[in-house]
Amino acid sequence: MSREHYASDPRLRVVTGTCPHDCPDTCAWQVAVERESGKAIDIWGHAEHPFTAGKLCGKVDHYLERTYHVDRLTTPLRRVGRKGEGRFEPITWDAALAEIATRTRAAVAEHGPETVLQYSYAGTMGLLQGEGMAQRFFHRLGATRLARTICATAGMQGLTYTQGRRLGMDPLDFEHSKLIWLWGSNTLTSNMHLWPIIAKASKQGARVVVIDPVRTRTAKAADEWVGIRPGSDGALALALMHVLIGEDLVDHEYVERASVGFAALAERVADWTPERAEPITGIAAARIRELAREYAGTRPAAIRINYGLQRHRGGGMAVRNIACLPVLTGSWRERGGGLQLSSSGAFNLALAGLERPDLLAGRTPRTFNMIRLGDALSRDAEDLRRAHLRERPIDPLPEQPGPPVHVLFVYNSNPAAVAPDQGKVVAGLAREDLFTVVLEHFQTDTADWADIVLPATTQLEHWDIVKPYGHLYLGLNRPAIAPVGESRPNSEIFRNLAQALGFDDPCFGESDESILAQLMHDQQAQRDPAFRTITWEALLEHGFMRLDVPTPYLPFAAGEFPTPSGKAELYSATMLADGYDPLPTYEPCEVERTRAEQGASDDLLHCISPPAHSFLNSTFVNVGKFAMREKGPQLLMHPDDAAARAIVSGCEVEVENERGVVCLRARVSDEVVRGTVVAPSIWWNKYSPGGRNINWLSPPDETDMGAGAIFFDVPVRVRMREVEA
Ligand SMILES: Nc1nc2c(c(=O)[nH]1)N[C@H]1C(S)=C(S)[C@@H](COP(=O)(O)OP(=O)(O)OC[C@H]3O[C@@H](n4cnc5c(=O)[nH]c(N)nc54)[C@H](O)[C@@H]3O)O[C@H]1N2
Ligand SMILES: Nc1nc2c(c(=O)[nH]1)N[C@H]1C(S)=C(S)[C@@H](COP(=O)(O)OP(=O)(O)OC[C@H]3O[C@@H](n4cnc5c(=O)[nH]c(N)nc54)[C@H](O)[C@@H]3O)O[C@H]1N2
Ligand SMILES: [Mo]
Repeated sequence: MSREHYASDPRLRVVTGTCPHDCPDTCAWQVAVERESGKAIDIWGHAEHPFTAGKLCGKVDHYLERTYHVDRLTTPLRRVGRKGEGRFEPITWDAALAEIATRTRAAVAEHGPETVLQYSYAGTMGLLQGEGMAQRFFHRLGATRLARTICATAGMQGLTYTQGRRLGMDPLDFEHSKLIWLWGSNTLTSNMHLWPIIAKASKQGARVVVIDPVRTRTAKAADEWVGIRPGSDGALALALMHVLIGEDLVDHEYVERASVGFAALAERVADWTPERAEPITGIAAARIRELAREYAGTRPAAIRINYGLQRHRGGGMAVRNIACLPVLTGSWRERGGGLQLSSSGAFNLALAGLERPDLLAGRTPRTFNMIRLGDALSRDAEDLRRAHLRERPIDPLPEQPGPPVHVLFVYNSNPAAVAPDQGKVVAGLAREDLFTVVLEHFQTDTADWADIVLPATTQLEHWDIVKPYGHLYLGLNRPAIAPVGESRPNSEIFRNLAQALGFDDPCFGESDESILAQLMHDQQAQRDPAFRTITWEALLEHGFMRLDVPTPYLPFAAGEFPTPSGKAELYSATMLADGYDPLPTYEPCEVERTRAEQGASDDLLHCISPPAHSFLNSTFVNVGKFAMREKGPQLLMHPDDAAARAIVSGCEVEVENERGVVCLRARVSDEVVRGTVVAPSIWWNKYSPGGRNINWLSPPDETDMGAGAIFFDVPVRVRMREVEA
């Protein structure tokens, strides 16, 4: 039966929802459900959603296989084996909740509420099943807060310094571009719904250039691949600015009207010649000159940067520098011009009514940085001090670290696989005096370390509203099916936990629908005029709603920026006050620094581990078809780097740094620049040789801004694996 007939078939219901995954595309989907059995039988992309345009990605197209997977967790579980062994027995919800309440009460009585740590990220981006009810619970408890830095904070901060907010082009406007730079963005993998729009622009004569250390499938589909050494984008941007200013390719009228600091910037970039950038970036000086001329001379010109290029020591500064380019050429004026990193700043949602920080009642618990989970779970006072959030170089470490963590709640995240410094994370999770609760769909690497595992519902089974970061449509999610097994929505689980702990605030009695309706109705809260037309009723009727902003959406065409000066800040006094160079500069990456420290050595390689095409972070890795497609944990190497180590495709290699050794299978190809190795990620540890994925080698160090992770800035040595006789 074809999909057109579903709606008229009396045996079926068609339910509209929104993909929950951490991806810029936030698709609208439709699900066909058999009325009699209540079973979902098909899922597809919503045809009327302008960005989804009727098509889901290769992963979510198989969402039903994940939802109905035989390994879905269907009852609460209690650990019976040793910590980490992964042996559990089913228990009732009442027994599980009672045990968690008893253990939490005891720990809080002995050490205070900061002994409880929450750990979550974006397993779902839904506002309710993400942090809505969870934050109500942790605020009421007074638990240690978590800075959610693992993905994007460096770039967000860098962008904010230059342009004031996370605003960008309407991605639908890439259609009007004549030059498109995909800079540190594997669009066909991580943002695939932008591709048809780019393809349309391309048909109309646009040139598409990919700036990436890897000749990705996106680079292969583009007009040109510019292979860049990872971590050097800040230097490339400086050299581009050198040419733009030196050859007077600047839109002076716009720069004058819309920016501050042009003269100082001109002085700064005067000695950033392309010749200076060439050995840093690996891009020929002549090519850098041409790139700058093409960028200024082709209009409209769009830049799509993505978060890949900010997972480096200098990642914040790199994004700050790149954000100066469309200011210099005035490309923000034009439909199809400008820059896109994130659109999330356009959604100025007030969340206090949902997350209820007032329940802290004047307490200010410490905040731990999530990328320092290993330190956070240590009992050592120095480690605990390091786990505190420090967003800027001027932020001091605290005098008092506070108590060790004795109770850990993990939801919407798989830190044993995705967090850096995995060895230390696992050592913390192994502590006998740590009580760990994991809310999950599957028995992940993290769930293996739990004391209690609680089965959670998927997006097919619960209500939510999802805020996108790669387009302008807010999405409603209606449940299509009943919860699988005894699974419960996160919101319900935190409601149950609140009751078990005797929290009697009425906010712990509200239903999911009424919370979401309240969030959208609360005209007091949603004062931003962009939400004028987005009511709860409208969401129920349409399933998704565009922000009420003009079409075309040109956030900076008028030259007004939401910075302290009201202009784009080529010179930023805020940065100076925060302990940074107020002008664009180049921060060498960790690998460069290590090379400099250890003396020039060809031995050291730069390891990056961007997403494997068929996975979403560590989600989908346990669905057989996806793991098969990815052919096991691999390491992509350049032929010269491989030859120097007598490595050929298919052989097992050991990848090593001071944190330890990880085993991968080599794939030798010139799809990567020399000196860089690529480990497509994020494999589960239990499917990786030796039980370790690449994050065993990822350092816990912070990016220059926003205290983010440096997953793509890892110095390693690679050799053939010694085979024991
Ligand atoms: N299929 C799939 N889609 C995803 C995800 C996934 O895991 N799988 N993850 C989602 C999430 S959480 C996020 S944050 C986004 C991430 O989306 P992106 O930011 O696009 O993600 P990455 O693939 O991490 O990085 C993009 C590209 O940057 C390149 N790169 C790495 N280092 C550098 C550098 O120093 N300079 C330059 N110029 N390029 C560099 C990588 O080789 C990669 O091709 O994607 C989301 N979408
Ligand atoms: N080496 C390396 N490491 C990386 C990255 C990389 O590129 N390379 N990328 C980094 C980035 S960009 C990110 S964003 C992080 C991502 O890290 P995470 O946010 O931890 O992402 P996932 O690995 O997808 O894990 C999400 C988990 O949440 C669960 N989940 C989903 N929905 C729900 C729900 O409704 N309720 C409950 N209870 N659970 C749910 C899923 O089953 C899944 O196990 O990883 C980072 N780590
Ligand atoms: Mo991410």
